[in-house]
Amino acid sequence: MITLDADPFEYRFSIETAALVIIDMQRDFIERGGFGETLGNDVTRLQAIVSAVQGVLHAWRAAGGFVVHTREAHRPDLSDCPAAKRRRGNPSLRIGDRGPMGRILVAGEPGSEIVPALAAIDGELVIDKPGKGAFYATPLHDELQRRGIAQLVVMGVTTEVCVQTTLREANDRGYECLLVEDGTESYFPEFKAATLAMIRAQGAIVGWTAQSARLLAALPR
Ligand code: TIU
Repeated sequence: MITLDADPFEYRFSIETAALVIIDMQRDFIERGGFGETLGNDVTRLQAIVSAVQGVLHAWRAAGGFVVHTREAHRPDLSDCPAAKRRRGNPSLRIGDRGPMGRILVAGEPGSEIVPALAAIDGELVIDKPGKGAFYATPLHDELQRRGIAQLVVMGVTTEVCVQTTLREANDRGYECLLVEDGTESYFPEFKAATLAMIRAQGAIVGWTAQSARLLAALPR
């Protein structure tokens, strides 16, 4: 067991029973011309966490840990995209429309790919998901159960949307979750701060949080 100095108190995991889950670090959210920017957001805020996420990813791989990557990506016929989701907001381009990185939030398009610095390697699980949460309408829970995974160390974007939804889904399914504070980001700094606070409130009601430096120091080399 590895014991990590986390908030609101120590977080325990073992590399054999934990998965690193990296949420939606896709060009569509992080680069210009994708879904994030079409919603009116400044994507440079999200670009700033790529190196911290990469640092944890490399250390986790070196420790022999299991890695899951998720992508928010719909089927090309949009049969898994509710009309209400497509209508939402007032974007310049809607889900399925063609933008500079291909069709917005559609699987197989350049924009739906994970940024090159964080691309999956052989042996890692990549989950395409139609919702904000990574468990809704995906095989993620079965894949984790099959491997005896009980703890999830989570990074990715955006903190209060896909990351928080996934943490809550995971918590309800019995996983103990750690959110890496500098491994997640929001287009809205105040939403990130509120999400970190509400996750660890009430004695880790949803999970734990810690800076990546603490996780890096605790991982076996
Ligand atoms: N818009 C926003 O903040 N996020 C999303 O739409 N998806 C994810 O968080 N991945």
